[in-house]
Amino acid sequence: MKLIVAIIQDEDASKLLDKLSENGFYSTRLATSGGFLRAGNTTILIGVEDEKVEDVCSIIEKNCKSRKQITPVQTPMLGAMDVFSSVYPIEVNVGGATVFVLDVEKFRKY
Ligand code: 2BA
Repeated sequence: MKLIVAIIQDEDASKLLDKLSENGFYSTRLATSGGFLRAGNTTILIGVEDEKVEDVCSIIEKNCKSRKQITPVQTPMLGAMDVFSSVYPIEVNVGGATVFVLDVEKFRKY
């Protein structure tokens, strides 16, 4: 058995959960935040049999879009007397999904 951990954008979460459920997969949705943008994203946990991993990955790929996001970045600038800091916007391409597939040692439901 495998545990698929998929970090996706909030906008894609509901559609992806619907598609997983329609295809008979169980999932858990967690509200998370990215370490770089510090903005909300969604992490989905899906426990599946090994032979179903590719089916799940293809559902994730079809339902999660990559988008560009503008984020402010602060850089320190050393002036002659003082330390100033400048904030400027940068554009980052946030992926449709970042997916980890982990081995599951035990799976029990009580
Ligand atoms: P964030 O950490 O908020 O990152 C958002 C986007 O910012 C990333 O998109 C990437 O394009 C850019 N980015 C992240 N760290 C960067 C850095 N140190 N320098 C320059 N640009 C940077 P994605 O790569 O598609 O990642 C989307 C979200 O997936 C991330 O949100 C994070 O929550 C998660 N993630 C991605 N890779 C991860 C990893 N190796 N481990 C854990 N979480 C990961």
